[in-house]
Amino acid sequence: MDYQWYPGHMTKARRMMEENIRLIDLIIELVDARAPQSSRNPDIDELGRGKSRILLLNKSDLADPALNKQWKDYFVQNGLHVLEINSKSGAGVKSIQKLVQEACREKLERDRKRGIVNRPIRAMVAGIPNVGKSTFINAFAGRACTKTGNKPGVTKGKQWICLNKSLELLDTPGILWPKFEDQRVGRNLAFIGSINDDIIVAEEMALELLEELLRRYPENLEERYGFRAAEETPLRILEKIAEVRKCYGKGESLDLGRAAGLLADDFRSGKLGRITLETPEEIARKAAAPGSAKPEKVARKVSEPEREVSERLARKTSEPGQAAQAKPKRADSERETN
Ligand SMILES: Nc1nc2c(ncn2[C@@H]2O[C@H](COP(=O)(O)OP(=O)(O)O)[C@@H](O)[C@H]2O)c(=O)[nH]1
Ligand SMILES: [Mg+2]
Repeated sequence: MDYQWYPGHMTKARRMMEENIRLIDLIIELVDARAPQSSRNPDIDELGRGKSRILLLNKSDLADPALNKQWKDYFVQNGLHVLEINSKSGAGVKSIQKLVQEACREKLERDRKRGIVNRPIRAMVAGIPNVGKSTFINAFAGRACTKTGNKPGVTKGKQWICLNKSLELLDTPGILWPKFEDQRVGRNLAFIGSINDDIIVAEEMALELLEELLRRYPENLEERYGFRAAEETPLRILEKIAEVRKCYGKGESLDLGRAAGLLADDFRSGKLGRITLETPEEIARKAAAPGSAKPEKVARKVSEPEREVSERLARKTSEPGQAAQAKPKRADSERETN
C-alpha cells in the first residue's frame, strides 16, 4: 500500500516548528519505541541545531525490552540524551529532570559565565502524531502551574508550564510530520497507528503486518491465537484468525476485514506481546548498502496472497457508489489537538 501524508499539513507543521523552536533551549523529542526510526523525523536534527536534545523512547511498555536497550544505545551514540519511558503509567518520567540538567549542562555553563543566573531552561516537546506527546506532557507536568503568555516578559500567545524554578515547558507540542523515506516507514507508521485507519485498507495492512510478525515474532502470533503460524502464509494466518475469532460475513464466508481489525487492535494494545518492528542493526546495514546515500524508493515485492487481496480490493473499490480507498491521499492530522 502507498502511504502518504498530506503536504498541506506538513507545511503548516514545519512553520509552527520553526516559530516555536526559536523560543526554546531544549527539545524533548518523542518517538514510538516500537518503531523508533520510522516514527522519527530526521529533519529535527537540522531544525534543532544548537539546541540541547533529549530523545524519549515512549510506549516502551509495548516494545521489545531487549530492543529498547539497543535503540537507547544507538541514539546515545548519535549524541542524544535518551530515556525509555511509559507516559501512560508515568514509568521513567521522573528521571527526566536529571537528564534535562545533563542535556543542558553546556548552556547552563555558558549562562553562568555570562553572569546569567536563575534563567529557567525552556523546553518543547516534539514528535510526529500519536507518539504520545499530550500524554507525556500531562505525565511530566501534571498539576504544575501554567504561566499565560500575555504578560510582559512572556512570549505573546504562548503558554508556558513551569515545572520547577529551573524548567519551563511550552504547553503545545511541536508537531513533526512523518517522513516517508521508503514504504517500510509508511507501513510501520500504519501498524503503530500513526496514520489514520480510515485511509488504510485494513486487510492489506493486516497482511503486511503478519508478514513482519512472521519474520520477527512468530511465537507471539502462536501464543495469542493458539495455532501454528510459522509455516503459514500471511493470508492463511488472517483466515485462521477469522476462524478462531469467529469472524463470519454473509453465509459461511470469512470476514477478513474484521479479523484484520482484531489483529491491528491486538498489536497496538500490546496483546500480541512486546514487539519492535525495526532494529538499529537493520538501519546500519541499510546505511552501509551500496546506493544508500539517497533515501531509496523501495519497490516492494508483492507476495501472492497480497496480490490476491489487492486485486479483490481493487474490484471491490471500483464498484459503483463505493469510494476508492486503496490510494490514500492524506492522513488527517486535523484531529491533532496537542
Ligand atoms: N501503552 C502506552 N500508550 C501510550 C503511551 N503514551 C501514549 N500512549 C497512548 O497513545 C495514544 C496517543 O497519545 P497522544 O498523547 O494523544 O499522542 P500525540 O498525538 O503525540 O499527542 C493515546 O491512546 C495514549 O493513551 C505509553 O507510553 N504507553
Ligand atoms: Mg496530542
